[in-house]
Amino acid sequence: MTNIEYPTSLTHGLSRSELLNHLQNRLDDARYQHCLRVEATARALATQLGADVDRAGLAGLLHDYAKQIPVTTYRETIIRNGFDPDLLNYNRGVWHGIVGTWFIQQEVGITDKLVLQAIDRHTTGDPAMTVLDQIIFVADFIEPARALPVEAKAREAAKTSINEATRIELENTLTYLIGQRLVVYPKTLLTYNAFVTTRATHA
Ligand code: DGI
Ligand code: FE
Ligand code: FE
Repeated sequence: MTNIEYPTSLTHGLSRSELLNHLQNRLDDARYQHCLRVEATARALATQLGADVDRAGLAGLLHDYAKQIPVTTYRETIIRNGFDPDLLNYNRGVWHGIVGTWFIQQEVGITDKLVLQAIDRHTTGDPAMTVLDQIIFVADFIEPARALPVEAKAREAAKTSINEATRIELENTLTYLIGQRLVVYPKTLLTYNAFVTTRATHA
């Protein structure tokens, strides 16, 4: 058990156990456990980097809240709520961050812009990612159950450079997408470009 609690200013009064109930309503147990591990990893990275531990933990906990929402619900949400129609050319991999924040606002009631932005950016990244955004992006990839060599490499890099860990993850994502002949969401590529050049050299 853990005794983590979040400031009510971030949760609008919900306790962590109420947040966990929301997650369990939307996720199977494997995905729910992943969210708990990303929460813990994000809190540790935020401590290491002097970032906001509460926002990191809350964004880590909720980052995949919308991962298992049905495709038809997503398509209707994109069409009815003013999202870029180009999103209809992608899938839940891309939607659960960018559109996922809409469900988190509606169903959980979180409104903190920095938390929502980190969740929005957790899959595709963003060329202008903040340290908090990067913490969620990287925590998702290096949480303890991630056992691939590339994940271990990013975990090691994160001890000294969050920018290098971010770059490794982006290289892996692009390599994977191209290998699977999947469409690359333009922002994923723009993020890769940002981190392979300027941002990585200013680590
Ligand atoms: O939700 P997780 O599995 O924990 O991890 P994630 O949020 O990084 O999502 C990974 C998924 O997103 C994976 O199936 C690949 C997909 N994805 C990431 N970037 C892109 C993408 N899919 C497409 N088509 N295009 C992208 O640019
Ligand atoms: Fe995700
Ligand atoms: Fe995840």
